[in-house]
Amino acid sequence: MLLLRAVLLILVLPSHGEGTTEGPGVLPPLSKGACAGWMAGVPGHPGYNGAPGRDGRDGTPGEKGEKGDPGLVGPKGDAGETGVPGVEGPRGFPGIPGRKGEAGESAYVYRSAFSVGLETRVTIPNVPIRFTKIFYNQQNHYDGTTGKFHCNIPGLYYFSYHITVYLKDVKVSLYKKDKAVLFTYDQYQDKNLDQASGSVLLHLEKGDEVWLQVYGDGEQNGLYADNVNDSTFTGFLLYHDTY
Ligand SMILES: *[C@@H]1O[C@H](CO)[C@@H](O)[C@H](O)[C@H]1NC(C)=O
Ligand SMILES: [Ca+2]
Repeated sequence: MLLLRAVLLILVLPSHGEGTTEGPGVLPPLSKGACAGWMAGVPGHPGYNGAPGRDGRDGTPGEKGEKGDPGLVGPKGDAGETGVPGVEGPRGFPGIPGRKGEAGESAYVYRSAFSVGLETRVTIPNVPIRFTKIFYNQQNHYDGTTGKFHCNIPGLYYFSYHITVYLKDVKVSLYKKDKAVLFTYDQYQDKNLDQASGSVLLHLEKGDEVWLQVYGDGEQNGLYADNVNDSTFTGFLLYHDTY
């Protein structure tokens, strides 16, 4: 410990003596004329900053700022008073018609019936079969030029057909309004006469058409008729609509 203090004293003492005699800023004044031949002295230290000046005058007011964002929506107000009733609306649509009255003493008789047959073999598929041998067609509701029955009286109708099959199979359909509703298929047996038949009840509206037609690829068109073997198509009104 003592040794350390002694070392410290030796180190401090020389620097203290130097500061008192040759420190900067305490140079002794020099006489005029004595400068000649002297070396320039060490530059002095820069001075301290002066005290801050007083506040300046207020500046002119700045330009007006941009408009701020809108404020929040306020609470909902109270409901207003009931308004004056509006003008009466336009007249409504007519109601559903009432039911038809009871039929009186009828002067009109509802009649619709036909019964027709083939005169020759049928060869053309996918078109109405034309039955041109007329057994009955009093009201002319069946058209022999088109092969179609045309409904004039809405109601329930009965249709039937009895086809003689010869040389080929028969695939035949009863059509109603461009849609096949009844299908009959008979496979022809060699050296034989076969029969194919069908019957159905159909409700028809005025203007509906009903006819027979070969369906399939056209190979099953063995509908046959001669003087002593008939193929027939029959239809008649069973009940007319009463509404
Ligand atoms: C049609 O029927 C008669 C019998 O009445 C028969 O003799 C005749 O061969 C038949 N036609 C055909 C093509 O078989
Ligand atoms: Ca058969």
